Amino acid sequence: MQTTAFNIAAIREQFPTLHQKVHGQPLVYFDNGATSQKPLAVIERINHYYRKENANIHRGVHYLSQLATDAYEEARKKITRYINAAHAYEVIFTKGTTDGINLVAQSYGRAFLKAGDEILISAMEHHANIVPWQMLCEQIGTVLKVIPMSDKGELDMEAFHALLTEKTKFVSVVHISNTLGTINPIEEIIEAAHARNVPVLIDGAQTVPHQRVDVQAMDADFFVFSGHKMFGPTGVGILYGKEEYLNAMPPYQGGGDMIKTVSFEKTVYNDLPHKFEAGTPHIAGGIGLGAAVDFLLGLDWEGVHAHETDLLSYATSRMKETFPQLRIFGEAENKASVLSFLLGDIHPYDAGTIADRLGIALRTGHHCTQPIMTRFAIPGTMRASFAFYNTREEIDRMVKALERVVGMF
Ligand code: C6P
Repeated sequence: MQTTAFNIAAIREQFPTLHQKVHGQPLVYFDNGATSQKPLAVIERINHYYRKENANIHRGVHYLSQLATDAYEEARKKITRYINAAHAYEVIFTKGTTDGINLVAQSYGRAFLKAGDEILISAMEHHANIVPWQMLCEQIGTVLKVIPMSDKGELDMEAFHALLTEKTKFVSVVHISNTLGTINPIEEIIEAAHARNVPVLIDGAQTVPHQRVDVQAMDADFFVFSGHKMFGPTGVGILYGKEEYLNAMPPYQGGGDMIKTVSFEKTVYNDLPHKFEAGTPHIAGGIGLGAAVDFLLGLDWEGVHAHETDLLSYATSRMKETFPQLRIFGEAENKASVLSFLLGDIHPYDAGTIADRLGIALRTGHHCTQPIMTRFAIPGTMRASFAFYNTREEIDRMVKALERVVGMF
């Protein structure tokens, strides 16, 4: 029996993608960590923009341009309120999480870090929170340090405190691991870093689909996320940054929208947030993300939390009781609704391919976290990542499909 109060049928009605067959089987979509499905409100808002409002923004005096500009800036305000940023100009539209981290690494990193300074990340980072810092290290000689983790997939906080020294000049950690589901103690990390005046970036890519976020309460200096993982469009995301940092940072890219005046002798840069928004942005994406925020505001978040907790514990116990050869990766006390696993020696790719033929969408592979695979000495995992629209019945179907997989090997 479902333990949650909220109306799952009504929620599922909002997501047309969920109501289809793949390979002749009703779709079970368990790849929400990669990207979430989109509610009708988002699909229709984007459709409306392209049918009725399409124009470039911040440029034209004509009617459509004003309409598009207003809709885009209104979306920024919605997102500002949603994450409780102090000012709309602290909310920068990006292409997504990856883009946001690259922006901070290049803009903040090149301006304020120098050779020998240490940047602290964790053992469970997505490549998007490793590679931009490695690139910076190659460019300016900074040094990357890594907080280790336990076999359960929990950060070694003693090691963190020992690694945080006078050499540490930046901390960049993931809030919720996309591979292990671990919810990291970012409050403790932020507090300890701030005690040493070290700024902190939080990778919130997997936070926003599962939790409400209050950036002021969290007190992160930078918080990055992607629209497409929070039921909004692909190709758009947010970099939240504290005004004091964003104002001090140089622009990341040059071009339209990020300038006040240009001459061949000198360019004067625009104010926030436009200083970091060079070129025509993903206008429909920004507006669509605003619609996603409206949708998320209408959810009962206590219900979401209870439902996702139930899905994770139901899936974990169903899998454990069904498969003696099961290995779960990520068994943190504090964990989001992500289940990474292997079944004996069956290669995740083979299992995922067969599960797909039975209508079950799982992700297989290293999930852009190769160091985690190295840490556990495995080639990859199968991953079921649940959203609030998933059900226990779908988990039963996944277990049945995996029984077929095991039977074939
Ligand atoms: N993780 C997954 O299947 P982009 O691609 O920029 O929207 O997000 C990158 C990213 C950064 N950090 C974390 C914690 C993430 O989970 C992701 C994306 C997807 O797990 C695709 S690899």
